[in-house]
Amino acid sequence: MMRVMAPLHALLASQIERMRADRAALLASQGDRVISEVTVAQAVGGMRDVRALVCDTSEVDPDRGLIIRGLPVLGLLDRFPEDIFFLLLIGRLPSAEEARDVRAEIAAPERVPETVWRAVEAMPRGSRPMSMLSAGLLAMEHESVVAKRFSEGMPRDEYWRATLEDALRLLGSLPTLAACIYRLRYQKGPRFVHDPANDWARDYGAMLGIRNETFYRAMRMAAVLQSDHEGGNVCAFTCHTVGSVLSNPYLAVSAGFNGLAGPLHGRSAQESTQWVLDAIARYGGVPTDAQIEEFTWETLRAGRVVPGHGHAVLRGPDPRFTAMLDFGRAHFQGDAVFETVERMSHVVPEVLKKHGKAKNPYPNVDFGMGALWHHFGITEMDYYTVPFAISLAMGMLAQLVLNRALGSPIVRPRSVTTEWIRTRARG
Ligand code: NMX
Ligand code: MLT
Repeated sequence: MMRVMAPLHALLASQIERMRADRAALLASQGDRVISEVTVAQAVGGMRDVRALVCDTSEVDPDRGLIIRGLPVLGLLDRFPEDIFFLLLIGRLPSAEEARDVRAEIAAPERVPETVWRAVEAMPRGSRPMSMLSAGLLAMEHESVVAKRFSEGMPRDEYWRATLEDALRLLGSLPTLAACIYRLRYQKGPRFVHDPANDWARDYGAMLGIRNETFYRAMRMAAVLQSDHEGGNVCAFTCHTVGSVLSNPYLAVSAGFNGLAGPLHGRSAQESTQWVLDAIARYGGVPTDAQIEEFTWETLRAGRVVPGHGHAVLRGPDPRFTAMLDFGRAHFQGDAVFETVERMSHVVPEVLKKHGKAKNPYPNVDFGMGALWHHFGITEMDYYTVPFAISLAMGMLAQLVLNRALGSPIVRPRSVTTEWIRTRARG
Protein backbone atom coordinates (compact mmCIF):
# COMPACT_ATOMS: atom_id res chain seq x y z
CA MET A 1 0.00 0.00 0.00
CA MET A 2 1.39 3.43 -0.97
CA ARG A 3 1.19 6.03 1.80
CA VAL A 4 0.53 9.69 1.13
CA MET A 5 3.81 11.45 1.93
CA ALA A 6 3.13 14.91 0.72
CA PRO A 7 4.98 17.41 2.95
CA LEU A 8 8.42 15.85 3.42
CA HIS A 9 8.33 14.35 -0.02
CA ALA A 10 7.48 17.67 -1.66
CA LEU A 11 10.09 19.58 0.32
CA LEU A 12 12.83 17.16 -0.56
CA ALA A 13 11.74 17.06 -4.19
CA SER A 14 12.11 20.84 -4.31
CA GLN A 15 15.72 20.55 -3.03
CA ILE A 16 16.98 17.62 -5.00
CA GLU A 17 17.89 19.29 -8.26
CA ARG A 18 19.95 21.87 -6.37
CA MET A 19 21.61 19.16 -4.21
CA ARG A 20 22.57 17.19 -7.30
CA ALA A 21 23.85 20.30 -9.09
CA ASP A 22 25.87 21.30 -5.99
CA ARG A 23 27.42 17.85 -5.78
CA ALA A 24 28.30 17.87 -9.49
CA ALA A 25 29.83 21.36 -9.18
CA LEU A 26 31.84 20.30 -6.14
CA LEU A 27 33.22 17.29 -7.98
CA ALA A 28 34.03 19.36 -11.07
CA SER A 29 35.79 22.15 -9.17
CA GLN A 30 37.37 20.30 -6.24
CA GLY A 31 37.23 16.62 -7.12
CA ASP A 32 41.03 16.29 -7.03
CA ARG A 33 41.60 18.03 -3.70
CA VAL A 34 43.16 15.89 -0.96
CA ILE A 35 41.15 15.86 2.29
CA SER A 36 42.97 13.03 4.05
CA GLU A 37 45.97 10.76 3.80
CA VAL A 38 46.15 7.27 5.25
CA THR A 39 49.11 6.07 7.26
CA VAL A 40 49.87 2.41 7.87
CA ALA A 41 48.88 2.93 11.52
CA GLN A 42 45.48 4.24 10.45
CA ALA A 43 44.93 1.40 7.97
CA VAL A 44 45.53 -1.21 10.65
CA GLY A 45 43.97 0.98 13.35
CA GLY A 46 40.32 1.13 12.36
CA MET A 47 40.78 4.07 9.94
CA ARG A 48 40.72 6.50 12.87
CA ASP A 49 40.66 10.13 11.71
CA VAL A 50 40.66 9.18 8.03
CA ARG A 51 38.27 11.56 6.29
CA ALA A 52 36.78 9.36 3.59
CA LEU A 53 33.03 9.75 3.99
CA VAL A 54 30.68 12.63 3.27
CA CYS A 55 27.73 13.07 5.62
CA ASP A 56 25.72 16.28 5.82
CA THR A 57 23.15 15.34 8.46
CA SER A 58 25.50 16.08 11.37
CA GLU A 59 29.13 16.43 12.37
CA VAL A 60 31.03 15.53 15.53
CA ASP A 61 33.41 18.26 16.59
CA PRO A 62 36.14 16.71 18.77
CA ASP A 63 35.72 19.45 21.39
CA ARG A 64 32.09 20.50 21.06
CA GLY A 65 30.46 17.18 20.22
CA LEU A 66 27.37 16.59 18.14
CA ILE A 67 26.29 19.39 15.82
CA ILE A 68 23.18 18.70 13.76
CA ARG A 69 23.00 20.77 10.58
CA GLY A 70 25.03 23.51 12.24
CA LEU A 71 23.06 23.44 15.52
CA PRO A 72 24.78 22.13 18.68
CA VAL A 73 22.68 19.33 20.13
CA LEU A 74 22.32 20.98 23.56
CA GLY A 75 20.31 23.74 21.92
CA LEU A 76 17.81 21.24 20.54
CA LEU A 77 16.63 19.61 23.75
CA ASP A 78 13.21 21.27 23.78
CA ARG A 79 12.48 19.76 20.37
CA PHE A 80 10.55 16.63 19.51
CA PRO A 81 12.42 13.78 17.81
CA GLU A 82 10.20 14.25 14.74
CA ASP A 83 11.54 17.84 14.43
CA ILE A 84 15.04 16.44 14.48
CA PHE A 85 14.25 13.95 11.72
CA PHE A 86 13.03 16.90 9.67
CA LEU A 87 16.20 18.85 10.51
CA LEU A 88 18.46 15.93 9.59
CA LEU A 89 16.72 15.44 6.27
CA ILE A 90 15.82 18.95 5.16
CA GLY A 91 18.65 20.92 6.76
CA ARG A 92 16.60 23.33 8.90
CA LEU A 93 14.09 23.14 11.73
CA PRO A 94 10.43 22.83 10.73
CA SER A 95 7.84 25.58 11.12
CA ALA A 96 4.96 24.77 13.50
CA GLU A 97 2.86 23.58 10.57
CA GLU A 98 5.66 21.49 9.10
CA ALA A 99 6.29 19.96 12.52
CA ARG A 100 2.63 18.92 12.73
CA ASP A 101 2.80 17.46 9.24
CA VAL A 102 5.94 15.43 9.79
CA ARG A 103 4.61 14.11 13.08
CA ALA A 104 1.42 13.00 11.34
CA GLU A 105 3.42 11.38 8.54
CA ILE A 106 5.51 9.34 10.96
CA ALA A 107 2.58 8.47 13.23
CA ALA A 108 0.27 7.21 10.46
CA PRO A 109 -2.04 4.56 11.91
CA GLU A 110 -0.17 1.57 10.54
CA ARG A 111 0.42 -1.63 12.41
CA VAL A 112 3.44 -3.86 12.62
CA PRO A 113 2.14 -6.88 10.67
CA GLU A 114 1.06 -9.89 12.71
CA THR A 115 3.62 -12.03 10.85
CA VAL A 116 6.39 -9.92 12.42
CA TRP A 117 5.14 -10.73 15.91
CA ARG A 118 5.02 -14.41 15.03
CA ALA A 119 8.62 -14.27 13.80
CA VAL A 120 9.84 -12.45 16.92
CA GLU A 121 7.84 -14.69 19.25
CA ALA A 122 9.35 -17.78 17.60
CA MET A 123 12.88 -16.74 18.59
CA PRO A 124 14.59 -18.75 21.36
CA ARG A 125 13.60 -17.77 24.90
CA GLY A 126 16.17 -15.41 26.32
CA SER A 127 17.07 -13.92 22.92
CA ARG A 128 18.69 -10.52 23.20
CA PRO A 129 16.33 -7.58 22.61
CA MET A 130 18.68 -6.18 19.96
CA SER A 131 18.55 -9.49 18.06
CA MET A 132 14.77 -9.43 18.31
CA LEU A 133 14.67 -5.85 17.03
CA SER A 134 16.95 -6.63 14.12
CA ALA A 135 15.03 -9.82 13.30
CA GLY A 136 11.75 -7.90 13.55
CA LEU A 137 12.96 -5.52 10.87
CA LEU A 138 14.00 -8.40 8.64
CA ALA A 139 10.59 -10.00 9.11
CA MET A 140 9.01 -6.71 8.03
CA GLU A 141 11.25 -6.31 4.99
CA HIS A 142 8.74 -7.92 2.65
CA GLU A 143 6.68 -4.71 3.04
CA SER A 144 9.52 -2.60 1.66
CA VAL A 145 8.45 -0.19 -1.08
CA VAL A 146 12.08 -0.05 -2.30
CA ALA A 147 12.16 -3.84 -2.71
CA LYS A 148 8.83 -3.88 -4.54
CA ARG A 149 9.65 -1.00 -6.85
CA PHE A 150 13.12 -2.38 -7.58
CA SER A 151 11.57 -5.57 -8.91
CA GLU A 152 9.31 -3.39 -11.09
CA GLY A 153 12.37 -1.70 -12.62
CA MET A 154 12.43 1.58 -10.67
CA PRO A 155 14.93 4.01 -12.26
CA ARG A 156 17.85 4.96 -10.06
CA ASP A 157 16.91 8.60 -9.64
CA GLU A 158 13.55 7.55 -8.19
CA TYR A 159 15.14 5.56 -5.39
CA TRP A 160 14.97 8.36 -2.86
CA ARG A 161 11.17 8.53 -3.07
CA ALA A 162 10.71 4.86 -2.23
CA THR A 163 13.47 5.10 0.38
CA LEU A 164 11.64 7.99 2.05
CA GLU A 165 8.41 5.99 2.03
CA ASP A 166 10.16 3.07 3.69
CA ALA A 167 11.91 5.44 6.12
CA LEU A 168 8.64 6.96 7.33
CA ARG A 169 6.95 3.60 7.69
CA LEU A 170 9.96 2.21 9.51
CA LEU A 171 10.32 5.19 11.86
CA GLY A 172 6.63 4.99 12.68
CA SER A 173 6.88 1.27 13.41
CA LEU A 174 10.04 1.24 15.50
CA PRO A 175 8.46 2.45 18.80
CA THR A 176 5.82 -0.30 18.54
CA LEU A 177 8.40 -2.93 17.70
CA ALA A 178 10.81 -1.80 20.41
CA ALA A 179 8.17 -1.47 23.13
CA CYS A 180 6.47 -4.76 22.35
CA ILE A 181 9.80 -6.57 22.31
CA TYR A 182 10.34 -5.26 25.85
CA ARG A 183 6.95 -6.52 27.02
CA LEU A 184 7.38 -9.88 25.31
CA ARG A 185 10.98 -10.51 26.33
CA TYR A 186 10.48 -9.62 29.99
CA GLN A 187 6.93 -10.99 30.32
CA LYS A 188 5.34 -7.65 31.12
CA GLY A 189 1.90 -8.62 29.84
CA PRO A 190 0.08 -8.02 26.58
CA ARG A 191 1.24 -5.57 23.92
CA PHE A 192 -0.09 -2.03 23.94
CA VAL A 193 -1.30 -0.53 20.71
CA HIS A 194 0.25 2.42 18.87
CA ASP A 195 -1.74 5.64 19.31
CA PRO A 196 -1.25 7.97 16.32
CA ALA A 197 -2.38 10.92 18.47
CA ASN A 198 0.81 10.60 20.54
CA ASP A 199 4.17 12.02 19.59
CA TRP A 200 6.84 9.45 18.75
CA ALA A 201 8.60 9.39 22.12
CA ARG A 202 5.43 9.46 24.21
CA ASP A 203 4.00 6.65 22.12
CA TYR A 204 7.11 4.57 22.76
CA GLY A 205 7.02 5.29 26.49
CA ALA A 206 3.31 4.54 26.78
CA MET A 207 3.67 1.25 24.89
CA LEU A 208 6.49 0.23 27.22
CA GLY A 209 3.78 0.45 29.89
CA ILE A 210 5.11 3.49 31.78
CA ARG A 211 2.70 6.33 32.56
CA ASN A 212 4.85 9.22 33.66
CA GLU A 213 5.19 12.67 32.09
CA THR A 214 8.80 13.10 33.29
CA PHE A 215 9.63 9.79 31.64
CA TYR A 216 8.16 10.99 28.36
CA ARG A 217 10.30 14.13 28.59
CA ALA A 218 13.35 11.96 29.23
CA MET A 219 12.43 9.79 26.23
CA ARG A 220 12.21 12.84 23.98
CA MET A 221 15.54 14.16 25.22
CA ALA A 222 17.26 10.77 24.83
CA ALA A 223 15.93 10.39 21.28
CA VAL A 224 17.14 13.87 20.28
CA LEU A 225 20.57 13.30 21.86
CA GLN A 226 21.00 9.94 20.15
CA SER A 227 19.43 10.78 16.78
CA ASP A 228 22.68 10.91 14.78
CA HIS A 229 26.45 11.02 15.24
CA GLU A 230 27.83 11.88 11.77
CA GLY A 231 28.56 9.16 9.21
CA GLY A 232 31.55 7.29 10.61
CA ASN A 233 30.16 5.54 13.70
CA VAL A 234 29.88 1.79 13.17
CA CYS A 235 26.09 1.80 13.08
CA ALA A 236 25.68 4.60 10.51
CA PHE A 237 28.66 3.49 8.43
CA THR A 238 27.35 -0.08 8.25
CA CYS A 239 23.89 1.12 7.29
CA HIS A 240 25.37 3.38 4.62
CA THR A 241 27.54 0.59 3.21
CA VAL A 242 24.65 -1.87 3.02
CA GLY A 243 22.38 0.82 1.57
CA SER A 244 25.01 1.70 -1.05
CA VAL A 245 24.36 -1.59 -2.85
CA LEU A 246 20.70 -0.54 -3.01
CA SER A 247 19.63 -2.93 -0.28
CA ASN A 248 16.36 -1.57 1.06
CA PRO A 249 16.18 0.40 4.35
CA TYR A 250 14.92 -2.59 6.37
CA LEU A 251 18.06 -4.56 5.46
CA ALA A 252 20.37 -1.58 5.89
CA VAL A 253 19.00 -0.41 9.25
CA SER A 254 18.91 -3.94 10.59
CA ALA A 255 22.60 -4.28 9.67
CA GLY A 256 23.36 -0.97 11.39
CA PHE A 257 21.58 -2.18 14.52
CA ASN A 258 23.74 -5.30 14.57
CA GLY A 259 26.79 -3.05 14.70
CA LEU A 260 25.32 -0.94 17.47
CA ALA A 261 24.74 -4.10 19.52
CA GLY A 262 28.48 -4.52 20.25
CA PRO A 263 30.03 -3.70 23.66
CA LEU A 264 32.36 -1.02 22.27
CA HIS A 265 29.36 0.76 20.75
CA GLY A 266 25.72 0.93 21.94
CA ARG A 267 25.88 -2.06 24.24
CA SER A 268 28.12 0.06 26.41
CA ALA A 269 25.01 1.55 28.11
CA GLN A 270 24.26 -1.89 29.52
CA GLU A 271 27.90 -2.54 30.43
CA SER A 272 28.11 0.86 32.11
CA THR A 273 25.04 0.38 34.28
CA GLN A 274 26.17 -3.12 35.26
CA TRP A 275 29.54 -1.64 36.24
CA VAL A 276 27.85 1.04 38.34
CA LEU A 277 25.62 -1.53 40.04
CA ASP A 278 28.62 -3.77 40.70
CA ALA A 279 30.36 -0.85 42.43
CA ILE A 280 27.27 -0.09 44.54
CA ALA A 281 26.94 -3.77 45.52
CA ARG A 282 30.64 -4.05 46.32
CA TYR A 283 30.70 -0.98 48.61
CA GLY A 284 27.18 -1.27 50.00
CA GLY A 285 25.87 2.00 48.56
CA VAL A 286 27.09 5.03 46.64
CA PRO A 287 30.89 4.55 46.66
CA THR A 288 33.26 7.22 47.93
CA ASP A 289 35.77 8.86 45.61
CA ALA A 290 38.52 6.59 46.95
CA GLN A 291 36.40 3.49 46.39
CA ILE A 292 35.62 4.57 42.82
CA GLU A 293 39.31 5.06 42.19
CA GLU A 294 40.06 1.58 43.53
CA PHE A 295 37.22 0.02 41.52
CA THR A 296 38.34 1.71 38.30
CA TRP A 297 41.95 0.60 38.71
CA GLU A 298 40.77 -2.97 39.35
CA THR A 299 38.84 -2.91 36.07
CA LEU A 300 41.86 -1.60 34.18
CA ARG A 301 44.25 -4.07 35.81
CA ALA A 302 41.90 -6.90 34.83
CA GLY A 303 42.56 -5.89 31.20
CA ARG A 304 39.05 -4.55 30.64
CA VAL A 305 37.96 -1.17 29.30
CA VAL A 306 36.06 1.13 31.63
CA PRO A 307 32.61 1.07 30.06
CA GLY A 308 30.98 4.30 28.96
CA HIS A 309 34.25 6.22 28.78
CA GLY A 310 36.35 7.28 25.84
CA HIS A 311 35.52 8.05 22.25
CA ALA A 312 37.00 7.59 18.81
CA VAL A 313 36.37 11.21 17.76
CA LEU A 314 35.46 13.29 20.82
CA ARG A 315 38.36 14.73 22.77
CA GLY A 316 36.36 16.77 25.28
CA PRO A 317 33.32 15.80 27.42
CA ASP A 318 30.36 14.40 25.47
CA PRO A 319 27.53 16.98 25.56
CA ARG A 320 25.05 14.10 25.33
CA PHE A 321 26.30 12.88 28.70
CA THR A 322 26.20 16.43 30.11
CA ALA A 323 22.55 16.75 29.09
CA MET A 324 21.67 13.53 30.87
CA LEU A 325 23.56 14.67 33.97
CA ASP A 326 21.64 17.96 34.05
CA PHE A 327 18.35 16.11 33.68
CA GLY A 328 19.30 13.72 36.47
CA ARG A 329 20.27 16.58 38.79
CA ALA A 330 16.82 18.06 38.28
CA HIS A 331 14.83 14.84 38.62
CA PHE A 332 16.81 11.95 40.15
CA GLN A 333 17.99 13.21 43.55
CA GLY A 334 18.34 10.34 46.03
CA ASP A 335 18.73 7.73 43.28
CA ALA A 336 21.87 5.72 44.13
CA VAL A 337 22.58 4.73 40.53
CA PHE A 338 22.40 8.33 39.35
CA GLU A 339 24.44 9.60 42.30
CA THR A 340 27.11 7.01 41.58
CA VAL A 341 27.19 7.97 37.90
CA GLU A 342 27.54 11.63 38.82
CA ARG A 343 30.33 10.96 41.33
CA MET A 344 32.12 8.62 38.91
CA SER A 345 31.97 11.27 36.19
CA HIS A 346 34.39 13.35 38.30
CA VAL A 347 36.65 10.55 39.53
CA VAL A 348 37.00 8.07 36.64
CA PRO A 349 38.45 10.58 34.12
CA GLU A 350 41.25 11.36 36.56
CA VAL A 351 42.09 7.64 36.81
CA LEU A 352 42.00 7.24 33.04
CA LYS A 353 44.31 10.23 32.67
CA LYS A 354 46.80 8.60 35.08
CA HIS A 355 46.42 5.29 33.23
CA GLY A 356 47.47 7.23 30.14
CA LYS A 357 46.00 5.16 27.32
CA ALA A 358 42.54 6.43 26.42
CA LYS A 359 42.74 9.55 24.25
CA ASN A 360 39.45 10.68 25.75
CA PRO A 361 39.04 9.99 29.48
CA TYR A 362 35.51 11.41 29.80
CA PRO A 363 32.15 9.66 30.08
CA ASN A 364 30.26 9.27 26.81
CA VAL A 365 26.51 9.22 26.20
CA ASP A 366 26.20 5.55 27.17
CA PHE A 367 27.45 6.14 30.69
CA GLY A 368 24.41 8.26 31.45
CA MET A 369 21.61 6.59 29.55
CA GLY A 370 21.41 3.42 31.60
CA ALA A 371 20.92 5.47 34.79
CA LEU A 372 18.02 7.20 33.12
CA TRP A 373 16.25 3.97 32.12
CA HIS A 374 17.02 2.42 35.49
CA HIS A 375 15.50 5.37 37.32
CA PHE A 376 12.19 4.89 35.55
CA GLY A 377 12.03 1.20 36.40
CA ILE A 378 13.53 -0.34 33.26
CA THR A 379 16.02 -2.48 35.12
CA GLU A 380 16.53 -5.07 32.37
CA MET A 381 19.93 -3.88 31.18
CA ASP A 382 19.98 -6.12 28.09
CA TYR A 383 17.36 -3.74 26.76
CA TYR A 384 19.35 -0.51 26.98
CA THR A 385 20.74 -0.56 23.44
CA VAL A 386 17.21 -0.67 21.99
CA PRO A 387 16.16 2.95 22.70
CA PHE A 388 19.56 4.09 21.38
CA ALA A 389 18.99 2.03 18.22
CA ILE A 390 15.55 3.35 17.38
CA SER A 391 16.73 6.92 17.98
CA LEU A 392 19.81 6.50 15.80
CA ALA A 393 17.51 5.11 13.10
CA MET A 394 16.52 8.74 12.45
CA GLY A 395 20.05 9.62 11.39
CA MET A 396 20.61 6.38 9.50
CA LEU A 397 17.38 6.80 7.55
CA ALA A 398 17.98 10.48 6.79
CA GLN A 399 21.46 9.56 5.53
CA LEU A 400 20.03 6.75 3.39
CA VAL A 401 17.42 8.99 1.78
CA LEU A 402 19.97 11.72 1.04
CA ASN A 403 22.46 9.26 -0.38
CA ARG A 404 19.85 7.80 -2.71
CA ALA A 405 18.83 11.34 -3.69
CA LEU A 406 22.43 12.09 -4.61
CA GLY A 407 22.91 8.75 -6.33
CA SER A 408 25.86 7.91 -4.07
CA PRO A 409 27.75 4.93 -5.48
CA ILE A 410 28.54 1.57 -3.90
CA VAL A 411 31.02 1.81 -1.00
CA ARG A 412 34.02 -0.25 -1.98
CA PRO A 413 37.43 0.82 -0.62
CA ARG A 414 40.60 -1.13 -1.43
CA SER A 415 42.41 -3.31 1.07
CA VAL A 416 46.11 -4.12 0.85
CA THR A 417 48.09 -7.07 2.09
CA THR A 418 50.71 -6.78 4.83
CA GLU A 419 53.29 -7.73 2.21
CA TRP A 420 52.14 -4.86 0.00
CA ILE A 421 52.69 -2.46 2.91
CA ARG A 422 56.16 -3.89 3.57
CA THR A 423 57.31 -3.64 -0.01
CA ARG A 424 55.25 -0.93 -1.70
CA ALA A 425 54.06 1.66 0.84
CA ARG A 426 55.56 5.07 0.13
CA GLY A 427 56.39 8.05 2.33
N1 NMX B 1 38.96 2.14 29.29
C1 NMX B 1 40.20 1.61 29.18
N2 NMX B 1 40.98 1.76 28.11
C2 NMX B 1 40.51 2.53 27.12
C3 NMX B 1 39.26 3.15 27.18
C4 NMX B 1 38.46 2.92 28.32
N3 NMX B 1 37.25 3.44 28.43
N4 NMX B 1 39.08 3.84 26.04
C5 NMX B 1 40.17 3.65 25.29
N5 NMX B 1 41.03 2.85 25.93
C6 NMX B 1 42.30 2.32 25.44
C7 NMX B 1 42.04 1.56 24.15
O1 NMX B 1 41.56 0.26 24.38
C8 NMX B 1 43.39 1.63 23.50
O2 NMX B 1 44.21 0.67 24.13
P1 NMX B 1 45.26 -0.23 23.26
O3 NMX B 1 46.21 0.75 22.69
O4 NMX B 1 45.85 -1.15 24.27
O5 NMX B 1 44.46 -0.93 22.22
C9 NMX B 1 43.89 3.00 23.92
O6 NMX B 1 43.14 3.37 25.07
C10 NMX B 1 43.69 4.07 22.86
O7 NMX B 1 42.32 4.05 22.47
P2 NMX B 1 41.62 5.38 21.95
O8 NMX B 1 42.31 5.80 20.70
O9 NMX B 1 41.50 6.38 23.04
O10 NMX B 1 40.13 4.86 21.66
P3 NMX B 1 39.58 4.17 20.33
O11 NMX B 1 39.25 5.21 19.36
O12 NMX B 1 40.46 3.08 19.87
O13 NMX B 1 38.25 3.48 20.89
C11 NMX B 1 36.25 3.40 22.18
C12 NMX B 1 37.12 4.26 21.24
C13 NMX B 1 34.94 4.13 22.41
C14 NMX B 1 35.95 2.07 21.47
C15 NMX B 1 37.03 3.18 23.50
O14 NMX B 1 37.22 4.42 24.13
C16 NMX B 1 36.34 2.22 24.45
O15 NMX B 1 36.53 1.01 24.32
N6 NMX B 1 35.51 2.74 25.41
C17 NMX B 1 34.75 1.90 26.28
C18 NMX B 1 33.50 1.36 25.56
C19 NMX B 1 32.52 2.46 25.29
O16 NMX B 1 32.21 3.28 26.14
N7 NMX B 1 31.95 2.46 24.07
C20 NMX B 1 30.86 3.40 23.73
C21 NMX B 1 31.29 4.47 22.72
C22 NMX B 1 30.21 5.48 22.52
N8 NMX B 1 28.99 4.98 21.91
O17 NMX B 1 27.96 5.50 22.23
O18 NMX B 1 28.98 4.07 21.07
C1 MLT C 1 27.57 7.16 18.61
O1 MLT C 1 26.75 7.96 19.06
O2 MLT C 1 27.34 6.54 17.58
C2 MLT C 1 28.78 6.90 19.40
O3 MLT C 1 29.15 7.96 20.18
C3 MLT C 1 29.90 6.23 18.68
C4 MLT C 1 30.63 7.04 17.66
O4 MLT C 1 30.31 8.16 17.34
O5 MLT C 1 31.64 6.47 17.18
